[in-house]
Amino acid sequence: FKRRFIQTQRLRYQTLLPEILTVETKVESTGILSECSGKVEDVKKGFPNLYGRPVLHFVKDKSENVEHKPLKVAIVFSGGPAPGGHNVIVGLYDLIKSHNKNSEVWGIYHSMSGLLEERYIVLTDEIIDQYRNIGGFNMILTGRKYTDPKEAFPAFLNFCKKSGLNALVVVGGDGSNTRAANLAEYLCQNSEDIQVVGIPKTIDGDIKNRFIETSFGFDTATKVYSQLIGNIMIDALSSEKYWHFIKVMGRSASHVALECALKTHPNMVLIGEEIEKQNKTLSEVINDICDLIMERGKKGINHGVLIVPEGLVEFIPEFSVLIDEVNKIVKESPEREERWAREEMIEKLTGNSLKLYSGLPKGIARELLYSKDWCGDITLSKIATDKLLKWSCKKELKNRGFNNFNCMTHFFGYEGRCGYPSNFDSDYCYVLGNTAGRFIEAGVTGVMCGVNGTWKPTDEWIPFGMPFPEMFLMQKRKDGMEPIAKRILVDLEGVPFKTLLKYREIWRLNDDYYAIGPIQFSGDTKDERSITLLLEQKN
Ligand code: FBP
Repeated sequence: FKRRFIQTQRLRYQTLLPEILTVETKVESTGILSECSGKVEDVKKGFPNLYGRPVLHFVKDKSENVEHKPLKVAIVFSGGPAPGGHNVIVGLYDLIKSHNKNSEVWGIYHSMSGLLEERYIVLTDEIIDQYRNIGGFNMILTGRKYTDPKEAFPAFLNFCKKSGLNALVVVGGDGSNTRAANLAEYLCQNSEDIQVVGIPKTIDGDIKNRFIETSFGFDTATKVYSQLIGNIMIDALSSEKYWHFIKVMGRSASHVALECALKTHPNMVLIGEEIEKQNKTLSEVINDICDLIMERGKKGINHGVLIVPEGLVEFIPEFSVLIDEVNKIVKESPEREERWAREEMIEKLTGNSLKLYSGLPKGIARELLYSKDWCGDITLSKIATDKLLKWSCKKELKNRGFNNFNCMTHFFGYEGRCGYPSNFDSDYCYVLGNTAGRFIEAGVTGVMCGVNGTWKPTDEWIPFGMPFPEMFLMQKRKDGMEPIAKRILVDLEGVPFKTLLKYREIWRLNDDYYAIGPIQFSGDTKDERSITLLLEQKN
């Protein structure tokens, strides 16, 4: 029973490579200089070595008998899992082993903390072959533990020197790639030839820019969520008695919610970025939802589907003010170890924040105090927004005298992060791993690997390396202003959002639901790209 049919099939799936990655290559400049999103002078100060370097790509190496020296390359996963991660390791491993069988890939356990504690495994064919095209990050595990660069960087350098490591590949989101960039710069400043290369990972879809087209994992996760949403839609149509409020993962940005909406056509989807632009309060958002519930109710339709992005409340300005105040209060007592109680917070808050906070359901008000990011700041993504909206709508509808509201809430998050990667994510990750390996062989450091033309068939893809500083802007952090990789939010002028605008009025009252079914690994739709990618890149 160990090897079920689909697992065997996926292990055997032959990932595709663009032609350039099937031959010996050398690295050349594309002639395009990288820039940054933030104030140039400030970012430049943080990255005197890496700033302004050109974007790199591969050209065929026509020399005869190219020799590859043996390398020791370490790889870490960082942050939340995303489908396809194993294939980054597999792609890297296959490449450097095929070029020199004495080369080694070291899988570092549990992200950066494993690196400092020197917990790693030297990967072998046997291990690698168990994870080809398989979801999850369980081959070498992942983590989010914060490591202070002042101690971590010298310790890393020491480890490399002691063990003869040549390079580190960081598979991570914006935070991990920010640290990877800082580490690469630190090594350059210390005249060390140890290389650091990054891979854009996150289901959230918020790492992209004029070069990086998408992060891996977004394609699979949104397909998984959309399958589940579609199933719920059919249930809603079958029993006609429930409204379903569905929160989807994705952190601050609403890319995941938008993609799922474009795929499934819900009656309503909330886009955080739009709500922020309209400067809406929570009660205005509730009113919008209740208006639709009543409009449908008057037509005798008492079911519906609402998609809610995980980061919704971050975009409601009054919540941001509340969070700033809560963060300030919490940070005024850094020595305090026990959690804050809701009642204590009520005593300290003032004005509108007090009104908003004390009006929240007790469970949610408590939750808000519990989740903190690595800087110690309260985060909003863990809040049960689906439940908050249900509770608030119920209250509002009762006030309006409308009693036909039965609501089920759902949260789709973790079930999408480790599914079998789609063919797209399998190929994309394998290509990213191969690309990282080639840059390392060529002595390149300080780049994030990417692929141009991801919406086209795989053999037309063009892999490249983008200098890390391209992603940066200056942001206030614990120790003052720092260059941080920019999280890309939904562009309200972009084609995906404009496409939603075109259809969402129709979807309000007509149940034009679309149940996409499970991810397809064969047949006509096996290589289907995300709608966001197609709309952003093809147009
Ligand atoms: P990354 O930025 O690390 O890829 O995180 C992705 C994510 O799945 C978010 O969508 C979500 O908010 C978060 O991780 C959940 O984190 P955790 O695994 O710590 O609960």
